[in-house]
Amino acid sequence: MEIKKYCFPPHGDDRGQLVALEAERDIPFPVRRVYYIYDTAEGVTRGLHAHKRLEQILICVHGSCRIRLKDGREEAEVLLDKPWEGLYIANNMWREMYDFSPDAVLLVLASQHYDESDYIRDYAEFLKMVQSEGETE
Ligand code: T46
Repeated sequence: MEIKKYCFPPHGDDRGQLVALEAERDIPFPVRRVYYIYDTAEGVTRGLHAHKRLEQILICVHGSCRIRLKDGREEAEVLLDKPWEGLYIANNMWREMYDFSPDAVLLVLASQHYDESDYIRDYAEFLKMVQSEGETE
């Protein structure tokens, strides 16, 4: 599976680091929502769903976590532990976030407003959807 990671160059000087993200320049979609996940309890797995339309970029701005991605045929695991690195997740991609360090802050830039009807939370339904889309291509 092809993993798309973005490297956002830090503007560092003797005061420290600053990373700037500009929608439609550094981010490949208009950003309509930003949220972040922190204080994650030990051993927790979050996500466990796919989205019909939503595209996102995940940045672990502090600490670390792992992301498991499944497209219905292959799966991949990605470590996020750098505040200048973003993982792109397209629509129709199952995601699981796990192995959060106690200090992890996972920042997410999203292409759409929150919409519960965009979620696919049942893995069997997800497989059926991606397989039927594969047949029509
Ligand atoms: C995703 C992964 C990476 C809102 O009210 N607005 C929001 O924008 C979001 C994202 C969530 N919520 C509410 C809905 C739930 O009551 O916050 C609660 C926790 O959301 P959820 O269980 O969906 O969180 P995760 O960590 O399983 O998944 C989230 C995103 O929902 C999802 O789109 O791709 O992070």
